[in-house]
Amino acid sequence: MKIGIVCYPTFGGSGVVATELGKALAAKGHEIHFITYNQPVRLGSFRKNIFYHEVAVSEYPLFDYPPYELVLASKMVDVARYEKLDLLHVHYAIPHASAAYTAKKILAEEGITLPVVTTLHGTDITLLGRDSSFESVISFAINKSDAVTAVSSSLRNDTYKLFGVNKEISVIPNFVCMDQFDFEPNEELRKEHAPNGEKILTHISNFRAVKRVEDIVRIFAEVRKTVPSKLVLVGDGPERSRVEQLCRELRTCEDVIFLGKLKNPTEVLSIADVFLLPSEAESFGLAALEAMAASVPVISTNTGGLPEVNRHGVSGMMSDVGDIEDMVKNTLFLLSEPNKLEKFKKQARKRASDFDLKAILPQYEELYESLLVEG
Ligand code: GMT
Repeated sequence: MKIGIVCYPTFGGSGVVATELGKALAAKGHEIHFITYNQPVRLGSFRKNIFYHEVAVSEYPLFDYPPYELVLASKMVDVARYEKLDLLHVHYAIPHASAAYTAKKILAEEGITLPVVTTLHGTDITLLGRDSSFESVISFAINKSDAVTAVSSSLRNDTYKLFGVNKEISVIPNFVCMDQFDFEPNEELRKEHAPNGEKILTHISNFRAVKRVEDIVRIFAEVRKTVPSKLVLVGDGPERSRVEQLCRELRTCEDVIFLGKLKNPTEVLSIADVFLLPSEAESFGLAALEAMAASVPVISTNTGGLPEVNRHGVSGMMSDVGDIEDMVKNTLFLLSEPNKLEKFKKQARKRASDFDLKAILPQYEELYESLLVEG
């Protein structure tokens, strides 16, 4: 199949899922055309069957706001027409699903059929989607997609609850390539960051308020009173300076390492003992799944789709949003005995294998095929 993939090329989970999906489909022989405003961060080097089409919005003095959605729709038309795409798969509703609808209508005028698959990822529904200024367009674009998928049952339910959506939404959970996360613990790297045998706690995100990164620092400040430990924070975003300020207030700076944005999280995960994800909302929690695949148990909240990924008492532990005391207790429970921690590490990887790429990829392929048959 010739498939166009549209996503945010940044560090967010939706871009990671779209990119890894494209890479996996290309490896199976499909021809993949990424249509984005930048090279997706996880795309890596040049690969067979993968093509990249940049959406470049020119500056023009008349525009206070660049008309990105229009340029994107035009690019979709152009790529579909000349590359003879079989279908377009857009990740994240805003503005990708509505731009795809425009492109589809333009192509229909020329007698070209372009089925559109929209995958909902989370913040497009649970945060931005709540904004009434987007509501009618999002509902319309979802209803007009040929197929809609959500990355968890929780997100599917939220979409029905928050929008006037009558379209069937199928759940295709996010996935992880288990082989990519099959590595031995890197003892040398571990010694560099934790020279005295400290435990290593980690977190990876875009440091937006929804991630509650400050809770992580508060949890860490308590945990290190009992268990000597280090906190490795990966990512960057609007909350970063507040988090740094809190580290100063709680006098934890010497044990907190800020690594900023990393294209590949595997090195950090290879030395981590526990992954913290105290999010306010999380439709799935891809970062948690990748941690589990790397044998790192997850201390998370029980919000949104997290209970569909993390199993309490198996792959990690869960608490209510904001219950720092409980998350401290759970972290100490995992870190207190080496045997227990080892057991949870093994269980985390085993649980992650339920979301192995090998099991999830065919679900997307089946969906694509069903649309081509219908068309
Ligand atoms: O978490 C973010 O802020 C990024 C966001 C995105 O759109 O990239 O992540 C969402 O999509 C991911 C991939 O499907 C999910 O794993 C995340 O749980 C989801 N984030 C939220 O729901 C907050």
